[in-house]
Amino acid sequence: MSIRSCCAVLLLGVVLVPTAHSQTSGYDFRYHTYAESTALLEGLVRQYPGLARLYSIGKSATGVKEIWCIEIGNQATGAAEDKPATYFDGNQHASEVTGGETTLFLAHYLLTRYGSDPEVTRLVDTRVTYIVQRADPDGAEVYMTGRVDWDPGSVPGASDADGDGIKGEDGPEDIDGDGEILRIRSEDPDGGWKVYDGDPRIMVRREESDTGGPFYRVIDEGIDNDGDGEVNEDPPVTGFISNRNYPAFWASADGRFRGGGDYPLQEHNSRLLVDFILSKPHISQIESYHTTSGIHLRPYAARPDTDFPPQDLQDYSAILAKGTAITTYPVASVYNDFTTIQPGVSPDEQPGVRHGVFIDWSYVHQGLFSVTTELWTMEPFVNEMGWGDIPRDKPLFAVPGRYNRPDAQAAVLAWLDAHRGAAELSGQGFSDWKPFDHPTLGDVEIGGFTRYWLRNPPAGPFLQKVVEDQARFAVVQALTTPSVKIRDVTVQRDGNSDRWDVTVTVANEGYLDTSMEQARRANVAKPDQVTIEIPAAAATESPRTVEFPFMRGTRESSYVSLYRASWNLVGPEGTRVTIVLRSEKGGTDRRQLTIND
Ligand SMILES: [Ca+2]
Ligand SMILES: [Ca+2]
Ligand SMILES: [Ca+2]
Ligand SMILES: [Ca+2]
Ligand SMILES: [Zn+2]
Repeated sequence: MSIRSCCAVLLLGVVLVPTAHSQTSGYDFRYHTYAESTALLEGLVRQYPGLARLYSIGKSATGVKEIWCIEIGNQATGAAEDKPATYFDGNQHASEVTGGETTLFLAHYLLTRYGSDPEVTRLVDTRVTYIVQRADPDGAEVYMTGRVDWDPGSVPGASDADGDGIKGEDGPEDIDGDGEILRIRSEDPDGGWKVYDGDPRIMVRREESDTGGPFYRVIDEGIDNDGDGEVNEDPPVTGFISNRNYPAFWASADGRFRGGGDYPLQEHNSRLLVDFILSKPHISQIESYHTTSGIHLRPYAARPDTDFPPQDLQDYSAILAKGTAITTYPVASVYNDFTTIQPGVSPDEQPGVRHGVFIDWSYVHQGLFSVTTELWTMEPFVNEMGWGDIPRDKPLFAVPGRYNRPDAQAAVLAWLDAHRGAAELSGQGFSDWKPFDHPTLGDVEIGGFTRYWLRNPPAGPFLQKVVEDQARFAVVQALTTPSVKIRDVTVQRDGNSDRWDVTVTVANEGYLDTSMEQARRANVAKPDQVTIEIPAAAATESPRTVEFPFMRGTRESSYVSLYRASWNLVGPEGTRVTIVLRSEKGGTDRRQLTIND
């Protein structure tokens, strides 16, 4: 080991690698292919049959893979549909494979820590967690393996980019056999790229005023598969999930700015997610793992906060602050903080605004507490090397261009140079440009950032830190659902008669209200109900079901809002009645009692 790499390892240990809080020995913190993650999920369900179920929510758009959901909840403590529930998904976007590893690890974390970690145990006993491990398993597989294992022409939504009548016939490939699909650059007087002044390894767009050269052509690594003279001109892009095809704000009023697709939920996989969530009305929380930026994002994506329901905003701030405390990721609104907004332009006219986004649908239409976490960030590396001329009035995620900025990439490259060969990088980072004799392009160079660096962490400690932090926050988050309980039942006899007054006290012991303010605004909130079930031998003049528009959550104060319902009952002593408290989002609680003095 050279002195240099020795120091590099030391630096990593001091600056970035988490302290050893991990009790997850035996877990391999790497990227798992479809076959590998399927085997892990099946293994978990075999090992914990009373706590987990595995099922497919449908075949992916290609028809060759299942979209797995692992449902985690103690089956001995009640039926899943009677418990409050949280939904997690990962990898809606094909290349954001850290998302699919975060969900996979979360399943492992909940099941292996059940019985020893009190908060995990409480979650698994009292609530249900639905984890859709990979929402786009086909796209993720291509990203991880470079292989397309379906027929690109057979998939609905597949495109024919070059209009030759064949869909997806020429995508990128690893032609030098180094296991990475990188970039090809070749000198070309008509090329649209040049090297960056600050670091000749970084390629930047040529400006119109540039006449000096040398200029380059830059394309993805690959060959001309169909012999039409173009390289990689029609990759198998199938539009499985764009995260712009959900119904909320899908089209602006004037129709100029649209979400993805010809109509909302045209995308096969997006539709499966929506159908699944709507089939589980007890889900009150949504978390969708994407990359990158290191940030917890909340709605809206397509609107400023101007008319954001104030109570919901408080809840988002308070709950996501718990996230920041664990993950260090700041909290931001997609529209206000994550989008380049042009002053004086209305939201519908903003060119950068995202329409048809998943969490806008789940929050605005469905009234669910909805978060997208953008995993992994280059910010610590840039911080360490210095921001130089990068505008520093905002966090890196909010700087226009972010990791595509050459100055940001130069800082990242400087960090990689200083840590070259460090074991924690698992060989990832930047691959220096190397000469290559291309079959149709001649002398070219192949190089660039590897696939597990700018947008996904390298396997090993970096990936471990991301997925462990998120799992810890996921438990906190999922425990903030509403959770309704029957607190007390009293029975009072009216004199010596067969008339009785039954009074029930109920409460929502969860953090959140049983509906979000937005759910009530959107008129999708269901009132909570407490019902008395009585046998035929008894009767009541009161309506058997009493409704509360919603029940306030605790927000962790010592103060719990109590709700009461009473009935007058006519029936003999010894009558058996059942009280049922039903809350769509807060679960169901039952109590049986015998009427007597
Ligand atoms: Ca084509
Ligand atoms: Ca390669
Ligand atoms: Ca071609
Ligand atoms: Ca190709
Ligand atoms: Zn994404």
